[in-house]
Amino acid sequence: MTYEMILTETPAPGVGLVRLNRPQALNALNGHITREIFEAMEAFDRDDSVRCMVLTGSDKAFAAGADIKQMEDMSAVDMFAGQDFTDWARLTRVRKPIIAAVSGWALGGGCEMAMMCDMIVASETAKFGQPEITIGIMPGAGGTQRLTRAVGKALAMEITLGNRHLTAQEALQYGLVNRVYPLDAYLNEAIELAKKIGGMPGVASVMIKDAVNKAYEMTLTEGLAFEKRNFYLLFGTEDKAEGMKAFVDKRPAQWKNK
Ligand code: DAK
Repeated sequence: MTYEMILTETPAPGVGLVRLNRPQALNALNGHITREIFEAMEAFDRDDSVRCMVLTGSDKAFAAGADIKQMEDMSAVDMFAGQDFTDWARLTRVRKPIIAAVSGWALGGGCEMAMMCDMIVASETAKFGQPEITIGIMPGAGGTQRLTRAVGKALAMEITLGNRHLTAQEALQYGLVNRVYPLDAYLNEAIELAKKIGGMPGVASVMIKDAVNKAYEMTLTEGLAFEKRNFYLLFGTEDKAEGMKAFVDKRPAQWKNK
């Protein structure tokens, strides 16, 4: 598969990397680049050799939001019925873990796309914000929902109503990001984290991601039942047998991801 606005690679064993590559527009997310991102992530999801993914942009911009030049002439019906701004949830249906490696601007849809990932590793220069109100609209891909769950109501109000940007350190303090590193290290650190996660038994990691995400969407009772179901299912995997035998034998486990 060849792409025009993204680059893909496998920088380490078990790791698939997607890099947004539209520098002239600070990786603004038009229909074309978002489709390529979703297709590439879904291809890695189907690829047995990949068990964790990294989604990144450039040092200057993860993504400065949805493409305002594309949206300028669009009506409500165009937005609702067209193909380009409907199914961003495709990213949330990727089953394997995804780490966003964020540097520079992560604004609007860029911040929302990072929040759709499972973890965020940031450079010290990362800036997170939801500036949609400054162009007369509001967040439409999770900026009022995922952000509020991550940082709490008071701060989410200030970010979405007052166009407050969060620095990387603030984002770390408020629980939006997992880790912050210097600019020259953040991507390698994200890849290292992905390598570590990708080295875990694959079926368990898919089921754990699934269960943690359910904590957002279910009551505690429903979530606990869902967790237990996945827990029991893992007792049917070869990796459960291998993992427990390896522990007893005092040797490293050899995962089959089955
Ligand atoms: N769209 C289009 N072009 C953009 C852009 C954007 N969001 N952001 C930057 N660019 C372009 C600029 O127009 C400029 O292009 P030229 O003029 O050179 O052709 C180039 O990138 C460099 O930008 P600047 O010259 O502005 O660079 P600065 O360093 O001075 O400023 C900035 C950087 C990030 C502060 C500034 O570019 C900026 O404010 N950008 C816009 C940020 C923004 O408002 N983002 C929110 C957009 S609304 C949904 C899915 C997604 C969304 C909604 C619904 N559904 C699934 C329903 C998302 C909506 C949004 O994100």
